[in-house]
Amino acid sequence: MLDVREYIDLRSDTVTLPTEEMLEAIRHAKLGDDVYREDPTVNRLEEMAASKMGKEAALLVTSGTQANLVSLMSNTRRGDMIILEADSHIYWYEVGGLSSIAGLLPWLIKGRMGVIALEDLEAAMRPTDIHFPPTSMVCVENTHNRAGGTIMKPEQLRALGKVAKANDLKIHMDGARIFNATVAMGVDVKEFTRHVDTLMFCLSKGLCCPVGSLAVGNAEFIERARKARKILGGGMRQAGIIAAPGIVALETMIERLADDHRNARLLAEGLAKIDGISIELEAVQTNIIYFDIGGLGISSERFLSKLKGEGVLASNRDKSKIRMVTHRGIEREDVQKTLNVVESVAAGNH
Ligand code: TLP
Repeated sequence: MLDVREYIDLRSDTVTLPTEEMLEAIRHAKLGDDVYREDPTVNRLEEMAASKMGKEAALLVTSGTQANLVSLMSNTRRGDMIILEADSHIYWYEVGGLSSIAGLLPWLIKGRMGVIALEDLEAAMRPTDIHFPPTSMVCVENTHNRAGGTIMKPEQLRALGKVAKANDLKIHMDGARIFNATVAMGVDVKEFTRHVDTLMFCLSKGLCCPVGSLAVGNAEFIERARKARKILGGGMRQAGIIAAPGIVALETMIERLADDHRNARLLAEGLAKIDGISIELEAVQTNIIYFDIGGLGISSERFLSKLKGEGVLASNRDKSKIRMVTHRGIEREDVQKTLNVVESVAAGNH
């Protein structure tokens, strides 16, 4: 098996490991049965998350995928249509649960850098008609994964939220990496959350927790989400061992995301100078980098295997697009080493 500790692992920020302080917090967590709502550590994390987001309530779930799914199930009725950005994670990478489990019809709108244009949202509105399913929700993603970790700014969210409201649509934010957006912009997370009805965020990406995400919204939504989580088999018992590192994350791990952004910038600027590689620097706004290796004349699989041979792990999006993600396990010197490796692979030395 691959011993990833020997590699510079840029595949995802999901590979981050819990800190010593998190492991200590797990060891000392006060526990109870969370299905009975008696786990004090879970209750505390949920209260913290709700208050941080400026909403009434929150629910700890197993993963980002589960957080989105319970949010879809709780905001809609089976047979509804929902509007999504065409490259959204919910549409691409959540195994189609929106249709197979939540019973929803996706309507896709291609955005620019992950952001749906207002006129496109307006144009997607259908009149009430016997032939059409009711449209009940629009989903946004912030930061946007497939667009390259791009930020949907508070004013863009406000404008979209207004159109959604005028058309009686709920708005849900997949905020798996919302703290990357807040840190990059230097604004409070409520500047984003005030414009959405519900959101989710992940503990197990840049915040380094081993497991867990939170769904957040009003009390009624969270009651429905709790039931949906149970249907999905996600009711957990002594879940305080998951919540304890989550509390540490919210208290201590947010500001350091700025280091990941600095490293991503450095990496992106270095990659931009390598012949045969093209990269849209404008899209590198947080910790995710996509670049195109079409100019090197090798497939992305071949490129990845050459990098791996030199101790660097990355992932690919298609035949010519590579993704690299910075996180707490990546130091500035790893960025330099990675650039050296990419440069020599690009020059055909491997
Ligand atoms: N993204 C993962 C993979 O699934 C692609 C990654 O490595 O980036 N929303 C967004 C925006 C995400 O990026 C992810 C995970 C999720 C939801 C789902 O979270 P998990 O993996 O916890 O189910």
